Amino acid sequence: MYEPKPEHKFSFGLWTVGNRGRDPFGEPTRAALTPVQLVHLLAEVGAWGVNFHDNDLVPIDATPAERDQIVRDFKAALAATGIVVPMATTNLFSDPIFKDGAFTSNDPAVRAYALQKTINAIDLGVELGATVYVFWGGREGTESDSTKNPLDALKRYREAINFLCAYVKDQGYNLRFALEPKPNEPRGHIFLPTVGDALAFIATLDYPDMVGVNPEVAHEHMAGLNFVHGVAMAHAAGKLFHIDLNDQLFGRYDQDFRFGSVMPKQAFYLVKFLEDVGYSGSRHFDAHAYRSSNYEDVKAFARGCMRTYLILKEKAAQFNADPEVQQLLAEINADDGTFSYLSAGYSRETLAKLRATTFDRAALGQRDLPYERLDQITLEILLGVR
Ligand code: GCO
Ligand code: MN
Ligand code: MN
Repeated sequence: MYEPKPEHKFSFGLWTVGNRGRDPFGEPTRAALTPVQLVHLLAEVGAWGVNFHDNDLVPIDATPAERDQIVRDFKAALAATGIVVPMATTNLFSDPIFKDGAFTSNDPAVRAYALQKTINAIDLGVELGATVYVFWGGREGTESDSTKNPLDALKRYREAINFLCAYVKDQGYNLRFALEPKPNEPRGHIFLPTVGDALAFIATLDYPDMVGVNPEVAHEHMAGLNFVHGVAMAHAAGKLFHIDLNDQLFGRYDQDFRFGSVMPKQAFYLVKFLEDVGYSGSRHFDAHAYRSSNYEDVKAFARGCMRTYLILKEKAAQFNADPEVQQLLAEINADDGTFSYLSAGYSRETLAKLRATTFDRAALGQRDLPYERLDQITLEILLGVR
């Protein structure tokens, strides 16, 4: 019943199920699996897609011949399993060259290298079928604002994205960009920290239609924000090109937990939102198993992400079909049409009509809002007693 199917568009990164459990305090706890082994692992758990950074697949120092062999082997694994590549991205954060950023580095040679590396990685992604290209600016930031002028940084960021959009257009690729905001980690302060910042930035680009966002649960939670509200902003702007699903408590380090595992109520509202609006992109799990897990448990982690999504999807349908919920929502949103004229926008006549209206302020302030009842029903649906 909660079996993942291709139409659910569940994807994982090579770096997610391939995460080896390294953290700032400890060495890896799991052996490395090859990209081919990871594709087979994803097929075994029932995923639809695999995403990768250029260097998850092709090591940064691979020769052209090695690259070609790796890509051949990877394509064979995709063909054998039916796994697709919906999204690709560039690693612009691991190598020491990016210690002070990539597109926003103070060094013009580093910025040029980042562009060249991204162009090559776009070619690789497109060759493997990607139609969404993610930009997570993990190193684009500062620890000390003495070191970088934020206006210069934004200008450099903008010029880089403009250049890359023009490249994609020039090649005739069917590829859209998705900017992934994050407030901090690994930098003290990362540029484009939230969904709202990214949306504002996109409006300043040369080809804003090509560029959307890739919001991540954990990143907005790290900033203490309501993720669903951020996703709604992106969706309303026509910019929800991709989404990174995981879980994260507020006020903690970058946890990347299994989807829905620590804030299931928030996950419920998110799944309900995506399903209600008919979001048609990938449901990408950018999470990883606990450091204590072995690969059997990594499979349990991956299955758990998808299963929880499907359970919450069922709960969302139950919420929508619940007669008491519907009745409460109808009460809350009651509208006899008296003020519909305001939706037509401003005019002198509208203004006159509005000015002439007398409001019973006291009565409006006394209106019944049974929100406790509604929220308790929500909780009981989630807890499985309704
Ligand atoms: C993080 C980010 C990354 C990006 C990935 C793809 O916090 O490390 O979420 O996992 O999503 O680099 O762009
Ligand atoms: Mn993240
Ligand atoms: Mn992410």
